[in-house]
Amino acid sequence: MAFNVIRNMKLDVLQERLQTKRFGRRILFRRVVDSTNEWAKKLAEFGVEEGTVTIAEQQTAGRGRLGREWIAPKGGLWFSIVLRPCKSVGEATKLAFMASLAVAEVLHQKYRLRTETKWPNDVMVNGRKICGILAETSISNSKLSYVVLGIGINANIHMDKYFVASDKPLATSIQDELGREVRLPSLLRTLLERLEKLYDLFIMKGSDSILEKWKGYATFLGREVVVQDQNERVSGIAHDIDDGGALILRLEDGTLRRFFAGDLSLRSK
Ligand code: BT5
Repeated sequence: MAFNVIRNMKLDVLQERLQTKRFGRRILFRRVVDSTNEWAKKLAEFGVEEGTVTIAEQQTAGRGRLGREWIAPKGGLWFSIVLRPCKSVGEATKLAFMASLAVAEVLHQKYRLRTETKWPNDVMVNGRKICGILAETSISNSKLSYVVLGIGINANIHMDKYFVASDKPLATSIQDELGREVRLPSLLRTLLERLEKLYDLFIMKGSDSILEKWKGYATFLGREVVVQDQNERVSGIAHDIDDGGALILRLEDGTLRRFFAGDLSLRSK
């Protein structure tokens, strides 16, 4: 497979400064790729080591959940990381929470953005989506073989070029929020360091502590929300996230109902 080893985006400088043991020790860069997740999955099948990162300036077929389109022009931070946790498949699905927590923490601490996590996998600022996560697991002989964690952050992009005001969900970017561009290599470095720290915690202590921290950013908890799953739209109060990462909704009649997948939005008054 042909690829450029990192010459662009000053990734060589980034790697010199990077304070991680595994994450980002190998970074593969292309200007244009269909999807960094697809690329990382191919590499994972070839057996690349844990922590390998694929990154592109631009994706032509960036993907969200359920095959949805992810808009990924130049200016964003689009990357994927290969993980090989010795965990059950169920536990590994919670790595998406780890990724959105890392992004929420880093964008808050580095740029003072008021980040919020939104179930199941978004990071929001002022109610608008700034980051999406796509975690894909590969299973062989009923055992987890690898996870590719795809992270898309709208960084130096004016989102109104891509999302007109009536589009749902509305999107934002770091540039839209701060009124200036940010340095992508520096953002990537900070993120890889945070991701590795949280991943070590996840490996040693399990997902509970990750979920607890994630809930600290989950401002939708306790509020009236609507959940759209594949078949229905249900409204209620977002009661909690359970140990398995499912959303617990309190329905109007007081009963609790769990959702394992779906899209959540705040209920407009
Ligand atoms: C996600 O899916 O939010 C996961 C997005 C993951 C993208 C990364 S980029 C690196 C890696 N490589 C990939 O190919 N993917 C990953 P979901 O929750 O299904 O949200 C998708 C929906 O978000 C779309 O249907 C749009 O409504 C909206 N959307 C698309 N592009 C967006 C953007 N750039 N910013 C905000 N919202 C967007």
